[in-house]
Amino acid sequence: MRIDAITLREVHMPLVRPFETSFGVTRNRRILLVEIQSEGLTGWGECTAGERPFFSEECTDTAWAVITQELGPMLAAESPEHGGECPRILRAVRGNRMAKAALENAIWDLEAQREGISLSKLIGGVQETIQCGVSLGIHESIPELLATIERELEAGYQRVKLKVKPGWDIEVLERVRSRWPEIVLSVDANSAYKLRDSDHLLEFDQFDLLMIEQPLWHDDFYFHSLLQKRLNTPICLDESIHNRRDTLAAIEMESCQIINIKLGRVGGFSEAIAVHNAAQERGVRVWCGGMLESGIGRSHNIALSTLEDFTLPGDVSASARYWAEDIIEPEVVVSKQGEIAIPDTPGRGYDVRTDLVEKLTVRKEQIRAMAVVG
Ligand code: OSB
Ligand code: MG
Repeated sequence: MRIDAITLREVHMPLVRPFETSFGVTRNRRILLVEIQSEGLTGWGECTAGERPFFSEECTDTAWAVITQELGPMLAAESPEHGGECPRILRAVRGNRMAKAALENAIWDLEAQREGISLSKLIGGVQETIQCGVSLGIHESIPELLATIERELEAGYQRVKLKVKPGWDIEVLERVRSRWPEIVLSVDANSAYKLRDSDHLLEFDQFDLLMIEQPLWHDDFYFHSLLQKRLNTPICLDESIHNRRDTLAAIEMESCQIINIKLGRVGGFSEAIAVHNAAQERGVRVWCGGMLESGIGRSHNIALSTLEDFTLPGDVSASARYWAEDIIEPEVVVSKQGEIAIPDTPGRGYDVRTDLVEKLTVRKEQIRAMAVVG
């Protein structure tokens, strides 16, 4: 595919309600969108980096710099036929996986359109609907959280994940479990605990949780394996898993029993598929995480979630939970059964509302094959 133009945009999108984790609060998203024109088709990608480097080392501004100065020019100089060629093309740059994923995923979108098949079909997806859960941030008070859970269960979501941290954990879980003894419940600590909190974490076992996500350090396998030996609740790793090798290490060391796959965190569809396959071959279940994406990143998450081993409900939920107005058409909707139906039109399956994107854009750069800097 000849690449005719790569455009990078930063769009500002206010969340309909703040989202608080153990590492901070997000109110307004600064999202980078990649638009690639190729032979009359347009592919879109989204960079899932946060506004500040608190989830991973990347943030909106580092991704802007790396895409405009390095990755964009590298890709613009090539004519990839397949999304799967992107890791090789972008290999010279270390890390910066969310920046790479924004470009690579746009190429996969283009490839699917060129082939006239859905992105789900292109990557080998087999599921026609996907199971949805919600990730609920730290709330002002327990009654407010209970009201939110009630609303989400009413909407049909199949699993509730609660963000936890020291001081917002045991009491919250007691109150939630006493009201809803049967719901599928999990927690995500985003690295809020230390190994010396092990005895405290063992108390989580009484709540029959589906999993506890990333209790310890963001870059750890070993101490999670020590914790998992003592804990009955399955550990799920998120932050620690960057690629297939990490997946093999985590499984080998028994650091986790479940893996959260995020397209941005692993660098795009190629590596996400490799992580999925490695986990599946070893009998480890996976699910698709979320990073407060706009409809573009969300459409990619939906396609990814159709791979066979995505057997647990993901953090992929309706557009309206995040945005007053999403930048895709139709918006992502979730049925009363808590499912998203997979579109079967070519490519990502949702149209981009380019007028709205233009209106939300605060900066825009056309990327050329020659590096602007260096
Ligand atoms: O750890 O899964 C996480 C959001 C931002 C950063 C990290 C995480 C999350 C979520 C939200 O849990 C998932 C979503 O609803 O998009
Ligand atoms: Mg997480």
